[in-house]
Amino acid sequence: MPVPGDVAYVRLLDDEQVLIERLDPRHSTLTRRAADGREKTIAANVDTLVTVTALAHPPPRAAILDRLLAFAELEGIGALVVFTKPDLAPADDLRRWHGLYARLGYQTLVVDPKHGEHIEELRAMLQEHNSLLCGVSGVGKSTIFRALGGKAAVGELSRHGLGRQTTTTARLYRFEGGFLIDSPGVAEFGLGSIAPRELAQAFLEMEGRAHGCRFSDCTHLQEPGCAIRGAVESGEIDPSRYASYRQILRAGPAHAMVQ
Ligand SMILES: Nc1nc2c(ncn2[C@@H]2O[C@H](COP(=O)(O)OP(=O)(O)O)[C@@H](O)[C@H]2O)c(=O)[nH]1
Ligand SMILES: [Mg+2]
Ligand SMILES: [Zn+2]
Repeated sequence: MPVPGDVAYVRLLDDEQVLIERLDPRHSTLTRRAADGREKTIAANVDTLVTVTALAHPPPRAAILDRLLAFAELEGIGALVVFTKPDLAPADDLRRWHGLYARLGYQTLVVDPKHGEHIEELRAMLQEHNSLLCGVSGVGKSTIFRALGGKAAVGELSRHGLGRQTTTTARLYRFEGGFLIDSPGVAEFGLGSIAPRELAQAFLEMEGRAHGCRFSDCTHLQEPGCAIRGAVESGEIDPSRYASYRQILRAGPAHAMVQ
């Protein structure tokens, strides 16, 4: 089954349906674990995860954003940190959230897609990238998608057979040099069951510090001589990031869903 991001060669039929004749090999796939435990491919050829977090309505939750960023890191793809709804949040919140992720080294942008603010900056950042919008429901993903020019669903993929029909709708906006996908339900990236060491490598500010821990297999949870906890105490690592780290480990695979 083709997924958003696939390159398909199609034949237009008389009744305006298209027949997919061939799919190009995929450079990469993004998968998530479905409720029944099976892996589900949600998109192909994506090189950038655009995380969308509202500054209000719904309130931002660092653990969700940090989980998505860790996911991108572990997948070896880029990540963009986009905040929305600045008009509904105190300016202090905006500065704090933007500042935290910018300091970590992430490309970070505050946009108001409803009123069209800073959309052109976002467009520039998305050039030459194959991106996927992700974030919980209501944060403004589809509003961003439309503000950038994305329109109707690119296609409704149906599979007939076995007496069943499965339909998935995703929207893909294609532009020169890349694409952007807005797909309902793709916020559910699980990290699977992940070891502390692997997770710490997915947190940019922890990655370089972990070698300073007394124990080489330190989980950074309670061991003495932990360089990570030391950095939290001295203010070098933001407490909210460390709280996310703990939360992701505690949640485990069963709850490693974003939405
Ligand atoms: N005030 C305000 N509303 C926004 C902003 N971005 C999106 N919205 C509104 O938030 C609601 C949810 O947006 P939507 O794009 O459907 O979110 P999605 O579920 O992430 O796709 C809509 O009513 C949008 O108009 C923003 O920056 N400011
Ligand atoms: Mg939407
Ligand atoms: Zn440690």
